Parts: sequence; structure tokens; C-alpha cells
Amino acid sequence: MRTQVAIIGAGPAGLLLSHLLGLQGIGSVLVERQSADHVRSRIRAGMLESGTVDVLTRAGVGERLAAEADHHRGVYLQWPGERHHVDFVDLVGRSVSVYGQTEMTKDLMAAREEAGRPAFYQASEVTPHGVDTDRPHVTFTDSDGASQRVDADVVVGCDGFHGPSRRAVPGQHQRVWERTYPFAWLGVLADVAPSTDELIYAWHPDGFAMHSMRSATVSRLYLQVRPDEDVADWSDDRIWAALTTRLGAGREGWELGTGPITDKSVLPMRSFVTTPMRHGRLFLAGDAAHIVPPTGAKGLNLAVADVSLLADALTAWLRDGREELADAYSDTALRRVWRCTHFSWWMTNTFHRHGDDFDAQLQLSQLRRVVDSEAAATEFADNYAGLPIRFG
Ligand code: RFL
Ligand code: PHB
Repeated sequence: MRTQVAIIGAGPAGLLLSHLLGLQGIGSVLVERQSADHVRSRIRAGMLESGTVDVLTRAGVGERLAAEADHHRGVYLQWPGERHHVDFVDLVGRSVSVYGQTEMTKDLMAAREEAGRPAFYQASEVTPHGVDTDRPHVTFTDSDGASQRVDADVVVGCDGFHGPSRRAVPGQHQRVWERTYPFAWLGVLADVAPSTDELIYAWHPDGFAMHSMRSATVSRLYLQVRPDEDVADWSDDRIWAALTTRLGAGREGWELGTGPITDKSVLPMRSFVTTPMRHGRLFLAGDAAHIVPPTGAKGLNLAVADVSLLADALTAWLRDGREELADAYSDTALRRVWRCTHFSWWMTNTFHRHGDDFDAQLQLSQLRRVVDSEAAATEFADNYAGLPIRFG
């Protein structure tokens, strides 16, 4: 099989890239390890920057998002005895939208099916070849056990942190930057109306807690736990008790509604960047190139920013014969990646209990500064609500 762009991985990055390229008349083939149902049901991110909403809307996949997403003016920052609203609309003129990654994935899959764009699900042994040459290709075994080969002008690795694309870049051409954190998140999904209108990020002596939501009847909540935490040690009662303590600290008259927990998992926290994001005719995008801890809500938004830049670059190259944007892709994307990596690192270090009581006082001083100083609040809002896709 021959196509212009072979895309490994059909998560949000791969699906959106294929869609954006299709709108410009560039052909692509998606090769995905999991089944479509598995991809559709993975519970992950939930907060979309305004720029992400703009990209999806301009690409014609924003209809359900416009009808169903919850638009938030800002977030609440809290520590014992104090809760403050940071209003992004007032500070930087942009809002954010709560719309599950699962919903965005469903919209992109529906658009792919409607356009009849080819995809192989349940592919195994997916391997990129010849990325240093003018004739790259991808081989894999399809869901029927048959060997397949896709020849392409370029290969794009949208295969997440564990995929094979990043490993196809020879070690001497790659640099990896990494930070692991001494804590993790226990994430739960619960059938209960959210007890807040907008997200709450809470600092607490017992550890960080967060209250997010998916709909008027479904809440998404997180607790800081140890990285080796066994989810089996967390009964529903223990989870609700910890959330009530951490989110309710010093807040007379506010109550956390509880309900049946439908999903629980422990999420590791890591910062990771690999550079460059292009090697020959192989491009990396989304989690294949970088991971941020979820505290800044940046992972999915960065994936969208990458593929938005890449779709323009590949269109200019493959349709119009101009390679400048493709040459600039890695540097352009990495400027934004490093900004979001810093913001996510800052949010993570500021909100989670680690270190000693001296560190705790510095964290609280930082948080007070964000709500007391308009300059500090504006810097926070600008980063959280999302920087321009072409940044710096
Ligand atoms: P994805 O979503 O990981 O998709 C990559 C796709 O590649 C496939 N794949 C392969 N395909 C073919 N061959 C192989 N050998 C392959 N290996 C892997 C995978 O099956 C998958 O379909 O990356 P993408 O598209 O770059 O999108 C990035 C976002 O998904 C990610 O940044 C966020 O979801 C990160 N993230 C979160 N971000 C937030 O902002 N807030 C969150 O609450 C949040 N929760 C999460 C998360 C990521 C998680 N993972 C990756 C462990 C929770 C989890 C559990
Ligand atoms: C979520 O709704 O899952 C969510 C929101 C904001 C974050 C992380 C996760 O920072």
C-alpha cells in the first residue's frame, strides 16, 4: 500500500493529524495497536485550552463540543481556609472547556469513518523503516495475521510514550530530558453531580487533591498518593474521606457530594522531552515526543498543538513542494513544549506535598502570590488557558 503520510498511533494526535491532512487533500494511513473500542474508552484528560477548541472547530469536528462542553472562566486555587477563583477571561480574555478526551476521540473517529480514511486497528509488530532515506515505510501484522507494508513520503510517530517511533531515531541523534516525581495521582470517576462549578486545585498538608468533572452527573477527582500505591488499598470510603478532608479543609458550609465510583487508577507523574522532534522523514508528535505531569492539564493540548503545526508543515511540503515549515517543525514545536513542560513542572511542584515544612511555606507563598498579584495571576492564566500554537 502507498500513501503520502503513514501515521503510527490513532490516539488524539494521530486521528487529528489524519483529519487535518485530509482537509488539505493529503492522504494518510493510520496504524494502531489497539482496537477502536479500546481507544474510544480510555479515560484520560478533560480540559481543553481555547486554542485547542479553535483548532477542532475550524477542522469541522467541534459541533458536539460546542453543544456539550462546559465552558469555564477559570479555576479555583485552594489551601486550608482559603479558596480563590482565578478568572482567565478577565485576566487574558480566554476561557477553557471541559470535554473528555474520550469524547474528542469519538468525534475524530466519526469524522474518519465518514471521510473513509483508511486505518488498521489491532496491528502488531508495527515498525518504521528507512526514515533516513527518501523511501520510508512501515511494516506490521494486521488483525487477520497478514503481513502489511505501507510506503509513504513521511512517517509520523503519534504512538504515545511506549510506541516504537521514538526508538527508530538513532541514539546519537537523540537527546532525552527527564524528571520523575516522588508521587502519583489516584484518579477516580464517580456518578455524582460535581460539587463545584469550576475545577478546584487544592494544596493540603496530607497531599494535593483536585475536583474536576465530565458532565452534570459525573465527577472526576484526583488525590496525591505514593508512586507505588496499590489501588486495592483504596476503598471507596477511604477515597471519599481523603477527598472530603483535602478539598473541604476549612470550608464551612461547603460539602463534597459522594456517589458510586465507576473507575479508579493510579497515574504516574513524569516530565519527559525528546529532541529533536524530526529525524529525516520521521516526525514525532504528542506523547511520543513528550510527557507532562497532568497537573497543568497540558498533555492533550500539546498533542493538538504539535499536529496542528505538523499538518501545515506537511501540507506545504507534500502539496506545494516547500520544505521550510517541515525543517522548522521541531524547533517551533519545542518552544511551546518547553514552556508547557515548565508550567506543568511548576504546577506539580507547587501543589504536591514533598520536601519538608520549609518547602510547604514556600509553596503557600507562591500560591498566595498568584491570587494577590495581578501580574502573577495573569502569568498563571496565560499559561493555563493556553499559549498561541505558534509560540515564541
Ligand atoms: P496517546 O493518547 O497515548 O495515543 C497513542 C496511540 O498510539 C498507540 N500505540 C501504537 N500504535 C501502533 N503500534 C504501536 N506499537 C503502538 N504503541 C502505542 C496507542 O494505542 C494509542 O492509541 O498519545 P497522543 O495521541 O499523543 O495523545 C496524548 C494524550 O493522550 C495525553 O497527553 C494525555 O491523555 C495525557 N494524560 C492526561 N493529560 C491531561 O492533560 N490530563 C489528564 O488527566 C491526563 N490523564 C493522561 C492521563 C495520560 C495517561 N497515560 C498515557 C498513561 C491519564 C493516563 C492514564
Ligand atoms: C481532568 O478533568 O481529568 C483534568 C483536568 C485538569 C487537570 C488534569 C486532569 O489538570
